[in-house]
Amino acid sequence: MIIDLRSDTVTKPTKEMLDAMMQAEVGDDVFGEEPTVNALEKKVAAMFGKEAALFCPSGTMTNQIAIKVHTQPGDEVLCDVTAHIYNYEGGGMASNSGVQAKLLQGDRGRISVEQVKQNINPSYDWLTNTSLVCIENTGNRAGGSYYSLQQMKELSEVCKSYKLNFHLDGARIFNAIVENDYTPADIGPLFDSVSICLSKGLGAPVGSLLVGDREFITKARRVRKVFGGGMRQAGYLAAAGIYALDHHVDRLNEDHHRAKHLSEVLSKLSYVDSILPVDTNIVIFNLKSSVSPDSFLTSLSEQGIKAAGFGQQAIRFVTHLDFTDDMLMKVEETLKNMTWK
Ligand code: TLP
Repeated sequence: MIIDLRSDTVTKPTKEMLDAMMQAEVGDDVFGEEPTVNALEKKVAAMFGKEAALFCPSGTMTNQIAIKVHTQPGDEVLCDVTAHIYNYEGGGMASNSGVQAKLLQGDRGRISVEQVKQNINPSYDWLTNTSLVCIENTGNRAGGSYYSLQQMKELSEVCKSYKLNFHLDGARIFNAIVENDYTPADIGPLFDSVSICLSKGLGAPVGSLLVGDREFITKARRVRKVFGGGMRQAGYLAAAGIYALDHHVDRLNEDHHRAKHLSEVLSKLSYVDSILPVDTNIVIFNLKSSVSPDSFLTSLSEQGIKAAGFGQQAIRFVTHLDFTDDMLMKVEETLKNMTWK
């Protein structure tokens, strides 16, 4: 038994999901004739109280399209220092859109209204034009932390009053939703665009959606084609997404419980230096300086457990649909039995 905690992207489609995929009605999505993609886009737009949505291959693509549509070359994007758009999208905002990031030091990935206000450039010719604010909910590198509805509302108001576009990287927004008393319909209207991923906690093999008003999505559709993301009979994938939204949202709580359990186990281990608070399905912890992360990962892997190094002494575990209670017991036992001088 291999236990893969490197990411929640590693899940395989369930039998029921595969059945739904096999039964999908398909057409050519570049011609706008893909019934299952159209159904998924309609469903997600309605869910988030927005006019339209666009199905894309990845969350990187939905974020990068949003940045391109919301900015002009030479603009500046405000985001947290841990943001995926800055750290893990291959420098895409610079190469695709010709924009730069101004990095804010948020509270576990969460930026505040004050920070946004203080970092909007006045409109002098020699200063970069601030045009977009991007937040991540839940925050990945921030350890799965989430924003409250109030925090998102306040940021939305400040963006409106300064005429800044506001984008949500909601790759794991459903993880935030199941932990809070807000719904997709509460969130959508606060943003100019929202990106959601089906291939993380929701367990679909591929797919992300970008949600926004009709004019934004019309522009986004064009950029998707330019980026090479126009797919044809993508209904097989969209069917997995519809299945995931209907069946795999409420169960995310289970992943959160398992992640919290892992954090409790780690907190008692002598070779663990610190653990970020665990709010959802991501556990980031630091090994003591005497323990080599490479040796730790190799030893885990030799015992059938895969985890990810997350810079310096940090290790990341992500719980997901394919991580069961039996696996949790095996990980607990393995971690407890490991000894480091
Ligand atoms: N994150 C991946 C890696 O890229 C780090 C992971 O394993 O967590 N936004 C956020 C917040 C993400 O965590 C990710 C994926 C993306 C966007 C990009 O999604 P994909 O992988 O579909 O391009």
